[in-house]
Amino acid sequence: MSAFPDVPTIQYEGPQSDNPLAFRWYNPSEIIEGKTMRDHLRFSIVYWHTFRGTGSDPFGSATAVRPWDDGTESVENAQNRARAAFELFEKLQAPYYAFHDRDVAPEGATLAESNKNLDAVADVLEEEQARSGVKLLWGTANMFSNPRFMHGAATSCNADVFAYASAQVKKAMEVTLRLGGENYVFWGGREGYQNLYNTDMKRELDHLARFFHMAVDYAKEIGFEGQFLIEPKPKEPTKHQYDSDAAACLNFLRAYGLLDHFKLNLETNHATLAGHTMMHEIDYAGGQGALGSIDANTGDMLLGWDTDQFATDYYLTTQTMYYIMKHGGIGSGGVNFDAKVRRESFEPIDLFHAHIGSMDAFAKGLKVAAAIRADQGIGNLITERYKSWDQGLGAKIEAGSVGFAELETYMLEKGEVDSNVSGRQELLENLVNRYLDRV
Ligand code: XUL
Ligand code: CO
Repeated sequence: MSAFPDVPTIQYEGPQSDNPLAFRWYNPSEIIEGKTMRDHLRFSIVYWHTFRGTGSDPFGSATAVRPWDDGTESVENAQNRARAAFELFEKLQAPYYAFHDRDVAPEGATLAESNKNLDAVADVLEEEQARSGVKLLWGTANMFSNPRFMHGAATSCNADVFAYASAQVKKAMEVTLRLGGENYVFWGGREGYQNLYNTDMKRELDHLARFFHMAVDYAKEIGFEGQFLIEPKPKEPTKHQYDSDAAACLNFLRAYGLLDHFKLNLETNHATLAGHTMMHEIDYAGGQGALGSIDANTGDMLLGWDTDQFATDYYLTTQTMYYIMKHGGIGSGGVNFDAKVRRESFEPIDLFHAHIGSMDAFAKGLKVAAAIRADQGIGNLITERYKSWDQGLGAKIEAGSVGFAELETYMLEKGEVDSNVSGRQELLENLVNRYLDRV
């Protein structure tokens, strides 16, 4: 039985199309810089928002109408939901999906029961992957919803909770391996604190590192070769999340000898909650060789929380794709829509409008970014701006062949800095507009 009987497989019709159930920019087989759009973007759909989101908020209950879902926590319902999910993935031509263990299968009364439920749903996921060709971008474990995780998981003050979390991640890694997942994500749900007075921060960070080392060891043991990713977020649900931004994550990984085993899964709304732009986070992680994947969404300028909206803003998608391409592409990661339809958009068709619009926005961003790169517009201005480092004194400083004493001698002789070049910020902003007009 079809979950979306009125929706065809979404096809590319070009920018002039008025068909709301067609792509205007996402043309999967179109070649950009020698690679298909499909391979540049590696779109992925999330299970949690799209198939478990209900539209409830702190002020009101569920609004979403989901005819394929009987509303129970039975394994059978979870299996039917999985079939509906794959119908949507296929109709959107999405090559990937991502899930938490507890999104796909109901939690049981004991850990053993939860594991059994997960295996039973994984059977259907495996079947559906084989039938449709849709692949698993990443798996993860939900270690924040259940009340046992009130103080966190790997950073809980309770060692039993640490043990539960370890067992849960062990199982989630096994299922991710079984389903051929290309990455495994750690988002630190409640790994952080609400109040420092009751928190031994150093001890919690040590525990978190121990947890990650155990995950690295276990991946080796079972032969999981996917990429481990940490997803930075500065706050929410806690006041301070330990993985607060790309720089904090990389410092933590470096301090605890974990840098070789992890990259980052960067999320737009998390970047902005941290007071950064998404391009900042991508450029920072990329510069350290740690760009792993992105959770594609956007916040609301007027709401200071993690609204997880679908990104439709061409400036944002252009910046995101430009910086991803600058760092050599998204690798084994993808553009994963960690985004949810608004509470008022309660009908199944809204799920299609949301994904189509954002897929198109990223496809257009990719094309604009490629056009800017082809003309070297931004690149040339950066080369010009840093030219004092290319030879003479700058080159010597970079090579480490001069120290303070030589630089003092040089500057005493010269007396004053005699030239600077313009930053050309406004020109660059105009240039981005020019390519947005043209593509
Ligand atoms: C929460 C968030 C998560 C992670 C996966 O803000 O982004 O959905 O992406 O745990
Ligand atoms: Co996310």
